[in-house]
Amino acid sequence: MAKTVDQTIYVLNGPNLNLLGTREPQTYGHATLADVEKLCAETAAQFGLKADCRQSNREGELIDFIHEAHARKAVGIVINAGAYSHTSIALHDALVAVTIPTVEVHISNIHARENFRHHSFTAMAAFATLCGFGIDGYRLAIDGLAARVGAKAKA
Ligand code: CA2
Repeated sequence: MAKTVDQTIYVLNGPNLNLLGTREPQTYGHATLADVEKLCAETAAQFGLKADCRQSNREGELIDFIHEAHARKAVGIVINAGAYSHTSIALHDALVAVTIPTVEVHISNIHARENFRHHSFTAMAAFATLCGFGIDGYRLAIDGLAARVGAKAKA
């Protein structure tokens, strides 16, 4: 019988998220980016999905990852574009262009913070947004994405 290939979701983290767990624990907690990526891989595997996790401090590289997700026929994207969420029309346009079901995640509750964090361009290109759940938001995002794309939990 032919071997089935795992469907892939891209988990994209933006600027400064490589610093998770090293500074500002009152806002972002103690978990590291490696912890986030492990959580995503484990959650995705529960649905027979593979999480391809990327982080970049550069806007253009994040756009390249979105294009790559499209080229590789990824079934979903989870994105925390960090501060670019609030500024980047280019990231918004890339997400709209690829039409891959996308969930936006923020570790902190951006609506309980400074006004400049209240608007997100990338959220406008996502079908759902989660914020304020800490890193558990990534797990919840993958749960929701799996439901959206019809990936069933493995027994
Ligand atoms: O709450 C989130 O996940 C944010 O996307 C994090 C961004 C911030 O600009 C957004 O408004 C909300 C900042 C990421 C910075 O990450 C750090 C982690 C640890 C220490 C310092 C920065």
